[in-house]
Amino acid sequence: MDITLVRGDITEQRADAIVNAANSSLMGGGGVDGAIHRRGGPEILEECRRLRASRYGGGLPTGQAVATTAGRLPARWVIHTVGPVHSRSEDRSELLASCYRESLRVADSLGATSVAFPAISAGLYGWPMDDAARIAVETVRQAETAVERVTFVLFDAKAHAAFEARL
Ligand code: AR6
Repeated sequence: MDITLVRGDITEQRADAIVNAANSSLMGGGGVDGAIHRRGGPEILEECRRLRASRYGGGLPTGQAVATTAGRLPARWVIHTVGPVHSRSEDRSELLASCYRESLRVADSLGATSVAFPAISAGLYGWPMDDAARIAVETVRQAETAVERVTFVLFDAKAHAAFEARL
């Protein structure tokens, strides 16, 4: 697998699938989630609503992933995953690793061979960037997947430096 780093906005990526750092409601929010729904248009939210009404009545559990259309974005699919909120009293690393693994599993089921990830949980959910980068890189490297190209799309210089150090 080819792993690359890009500094920029994930909504501009031409990967088969881009991953959304969503919340379990799947109804949108701030950060990456807000940007994806804003630029992707209402089709994404409509599909999220249908998922809530069918498979995920109680919300998408933390660490799991599900795909929708990418609407007007250049990608083909958006894979929504719910990262854990960082906690100082409890090790939630396994749930963060699960977000990467499950997103790649969903990508495999779609036949997507290129996937772009943001730094899941490293924004509003408070994960320290260095540790978020470590888990992201280790998990993607070890994943059993047919995905050939993973791009980590980092929004700022600090995030980019943290991922670069881990790679
Ligand atoms: N492209 C790439 N990275 C981005 C973008 C973008 N357009 N926008 C922000 N980032 P966050 P989380 C970076 O907060 O921590 C939402 O409200 C950002 O700088 O988007 O998993 C959801 O609905 C940070 O490094 O996701 C949830 O409620 C990283 O992406 C909650 O936030 C992740 O930040 C999820 O929080």
